[in-house]
Amino acid sequence: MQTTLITTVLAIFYLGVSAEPEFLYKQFRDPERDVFHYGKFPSDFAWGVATASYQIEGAWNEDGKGPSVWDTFAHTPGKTHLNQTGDVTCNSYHKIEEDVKNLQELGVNHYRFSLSWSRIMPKGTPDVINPAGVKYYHDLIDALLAANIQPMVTLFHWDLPQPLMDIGGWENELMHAIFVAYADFCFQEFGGKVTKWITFNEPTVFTVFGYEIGYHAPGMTHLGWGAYRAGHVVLKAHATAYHLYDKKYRPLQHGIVGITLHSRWYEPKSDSEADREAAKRAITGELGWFAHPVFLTGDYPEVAKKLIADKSRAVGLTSSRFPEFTEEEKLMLKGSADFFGLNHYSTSYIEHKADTSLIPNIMADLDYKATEDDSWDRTGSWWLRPVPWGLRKNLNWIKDTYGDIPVYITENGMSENDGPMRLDDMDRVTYYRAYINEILKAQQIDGVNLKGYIAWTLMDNFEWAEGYNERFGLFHVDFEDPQKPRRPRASAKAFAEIIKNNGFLKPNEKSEL
Ligand code: PNW
Repeated sequence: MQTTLITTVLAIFYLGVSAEPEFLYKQFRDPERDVFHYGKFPSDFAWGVATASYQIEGAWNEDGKGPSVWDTFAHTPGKTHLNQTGDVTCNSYHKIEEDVKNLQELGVNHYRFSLSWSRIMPKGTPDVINPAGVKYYHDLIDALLAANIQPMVTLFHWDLPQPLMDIGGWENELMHAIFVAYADFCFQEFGGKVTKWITFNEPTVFTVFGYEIGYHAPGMTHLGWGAYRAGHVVLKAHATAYHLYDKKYRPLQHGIVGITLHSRWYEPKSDSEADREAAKRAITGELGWFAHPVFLTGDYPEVAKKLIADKSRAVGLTSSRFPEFTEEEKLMLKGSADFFGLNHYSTSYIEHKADTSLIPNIMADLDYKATEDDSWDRTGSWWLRPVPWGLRKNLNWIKDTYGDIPVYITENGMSENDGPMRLDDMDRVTYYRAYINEILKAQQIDGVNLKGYIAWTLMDNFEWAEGYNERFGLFHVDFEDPQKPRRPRASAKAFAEIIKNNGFLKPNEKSEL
């Protein structure tokens, strides 16, 4: 009875009128949590879409580009869906004009893209520079600026130059200095025009998939070791590149440098103490693996350090599989980002599950089991179910854990499987409206310092090991047609509408623009 009363009052409060509260997902009906919230973002809010070089550029061996680990991996039979590759993909290397026109159609004020390291440095090191590659990015950046769109540039979105893999890739300490040399070149070359930089995209995903379980390039299966070892070098490379920018470039270029981390929201499966602890451990251990060193302590989360050390000892090792930072490195890491880039797609339920297998394995180190609720809708990716309220909780966890750091959502979106062309993607429209509505609540009601929202992705592209079987685009791409034509989906129009209104107008409010 009391709940009903509170519910009604809340609904009236949210809508300002006595109409029925609006919900976007039929399976979520918690009025305090899921009711639609009307309002606007701050006037300087960043709106954008994201892509990554290997996923869209094609031209894999044109104009002096060197091979990357993704060229090698995708050319190895059995590694990707139907052995598909990014050799041509959306052919964006030859389509700057069209891509920028589509960005304008969306009305975004930011475009997040990544640099193909091996297009700029075919060997991975600055002794050989490929002028055609450098020119391509200048042309892209110039076209964006002419269209009033700010570039947000990711230095590393997974396509490591193959020659650097030949020396061990991110598991080799030398990569620290080599990445910094690459970053130095990019800041110097493009920093007069680019003021938002992201060092790494999703280190948890590329180190686990690439160095631990072999699902992504470079396909290493160093179970129990690979991801920690690679991640350790990545963190140091990030921090040194950050300080390099801070000292050498910021005084002249006035930009900001951040890192993009992937996180799901982890909701305890039950109210039990064990499950609540497990959920806390899961997010602290996974997101905190990279976020604690950069945004909090300069070091890994204590809970992960202890668990991994215990498990290492249990199999007779004399030191932990989790590497350690020196005091000097901790000082360098702590506070080494101007903003937090968050890639968020979905949520899981977490229950406690002690792993006693004694087989070193990052997936089992934190003693939890993740599941999805079968009532949650499905998408084209097994790991992605729409659970919009999870994003708001994730943002609040970041604020509560790391404080008032500026946050950009640098990816969020949903997939469908390949099939007949589908432009009427109402499920994706709902996903975007619901998730963006949750970040509006986080920003307006919870006080999260949210600076922008970047959707994944501008257009269908090469979805890594899943090839062209998972389509995330606001624009559909016909990969059968050599012209790779792009066509706007309903979600492109819905996203453009949200951007135009800078949020959500009440149903009876007219667009002011
Ligand atoms: C991200 N998961 O990858 C990447 O940054 C993009 O390049 C990619 O296309 C996009 O998300 C969609 O997949 C992820 O299993 C891959 O949780 C897998 C997961 C998360 C992110």
